[in-house]
Amino acid sequence: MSSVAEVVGRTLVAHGIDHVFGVVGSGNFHVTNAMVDAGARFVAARHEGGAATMADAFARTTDRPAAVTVHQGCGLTNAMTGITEAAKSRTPVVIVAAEVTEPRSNFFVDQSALATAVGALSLRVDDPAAAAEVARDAVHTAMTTRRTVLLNLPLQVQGQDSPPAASPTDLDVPEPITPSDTDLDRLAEAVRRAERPVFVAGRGARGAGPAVARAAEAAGALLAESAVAKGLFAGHPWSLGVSGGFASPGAAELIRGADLIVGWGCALNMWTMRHGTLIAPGATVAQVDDTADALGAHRDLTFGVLGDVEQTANRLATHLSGEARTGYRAHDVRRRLDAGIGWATVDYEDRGGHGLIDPRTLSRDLDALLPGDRVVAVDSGNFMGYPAAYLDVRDHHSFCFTQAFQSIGLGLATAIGAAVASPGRLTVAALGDGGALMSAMELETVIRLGLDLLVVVYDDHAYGAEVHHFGPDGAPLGTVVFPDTDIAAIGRGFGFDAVTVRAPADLDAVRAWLDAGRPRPMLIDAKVADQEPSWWLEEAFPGH
Ligand SMILES: Cc1ncc(C[n+]2csc(CCOP(=O)(O)OP(=O)(O)O)c2C)c(N)n1
Repeated sequence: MSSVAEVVGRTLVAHGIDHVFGVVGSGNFHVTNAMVDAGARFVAARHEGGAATMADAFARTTDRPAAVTVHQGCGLTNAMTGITEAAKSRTPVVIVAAEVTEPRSNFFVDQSALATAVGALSLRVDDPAAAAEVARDAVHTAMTTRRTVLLNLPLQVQGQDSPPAASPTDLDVPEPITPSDTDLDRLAEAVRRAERPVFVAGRGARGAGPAVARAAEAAGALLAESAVAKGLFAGHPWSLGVSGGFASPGAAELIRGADLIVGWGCALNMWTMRHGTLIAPGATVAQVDDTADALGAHRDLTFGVLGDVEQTANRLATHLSGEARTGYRAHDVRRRLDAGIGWATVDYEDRGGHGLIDPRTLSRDLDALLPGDRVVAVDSGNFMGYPAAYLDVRDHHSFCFTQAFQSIGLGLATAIGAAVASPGRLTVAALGDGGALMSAMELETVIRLGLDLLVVVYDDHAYGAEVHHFGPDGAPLGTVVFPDTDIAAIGRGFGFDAVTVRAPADLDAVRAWLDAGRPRPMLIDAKVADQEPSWWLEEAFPGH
């Protein structure tokens, strides 16, 4: 006989969990070791919040489930922000949590209520005989329903005997939803009537990029991505890149020119559609999604199509085949795209000088300097548009954007999870100084794991988003402005190569680091010019 903790650990690994991120205490010691014994890699984080986001980013980057392991009570509450982000993003993450069920214990908290409050599912191993079954359900549910699952392991149950896990069973994958003929005809008719269709793909289309691109080809549609799907159409000749706040002016203009917008696995929410301003008056707006509740949840639609994105796109392409259609793929648009509409082609007046670098110049120069085969993770804040706009990526697995909860401080852990999932490639963590200092303990994790990672801190020694939000009204800003901190010295203290960047020439240190083969992780403390809010933040204010 094995203990419940051993059976649960083994079962999770047998059903596909090969990475577990966490902080180990007495309550999750045995289950974590059981996972390691069964072949999973354990990654120690320095804070449970980091662990949850590392697992989230790992799962997003690999399209495989990941696990978090936490101590009872306070271990779980520390992880809650990251768990919320994962739940909102529907990332298949299993949180293995020790639990006390006796309210007089210091560690007691209603763990199931915590999970459900943030949109995660909660399971518990109550019966030692059912330990393997519940653990298997946790992984299967996470994967097949795209949910974040809390697996509670009460302390008094963990040590009891449990029958060994049965051999792994196949995933009970639900059949993809076939769109109805009526819906498909309606979509095809809308495409036939349209002169300038644009297809916008979101998170729900991340596995269906080629199918959506084929449908767009048949429809004569231009392609765009929501921020969480950035890179999905990278290199496609008719791609506009990201739609929404981070869209380049040229891309935004072409999206605004559309007479049909189809969201593919994409909510077309206020961020992706810039509060609706990217939708021309009178344009037809359609949405394809395999979840009925998602249709029209963020925007009035002309019509919705309930169906699996890949299947619907393939069927639409078949429907339209043989009907040569130029649509939006006309000569003048081709010329504009050939001339370049990306951010690198947009002129601006450099605001740098006096010991501060313009964040656009920093981002643009880094884009040129860093290897193209990179992974980019971006934290939240005023600065976030700059790396999101200027740092190109080659595919959607190379951009990790944990912003469904709009929490600052998740960016570094996001980069760590993505980097663990992307060996052999450089990962860039783009952070504000606020988010960097909120998560600085995980710099040790970067060093300990020997990750191929570059941390770029857009350092305005302030919560810039708040400064720009309230400053123009003359509000006192003492609560959101801080003394200048030498973040490069902090980086060196952890073992990073580090440089303070105040002007483009200071990036020579990064060039030297690249030439030396990136011998250890590097940190850039970029003292950025912050006189004005970023363009995207000005547009985002109405959403707060
Ligand atoms: C956990 C959390 N706390 C507070 C906020 C509110 N908030 C949004 S942006 C921001 C400032 C972020 O500062 P920084 O990371 O330095 O980036 P900057 O805005 O200066 O570019 C704050 C405090 C938040 N989104 N998340």
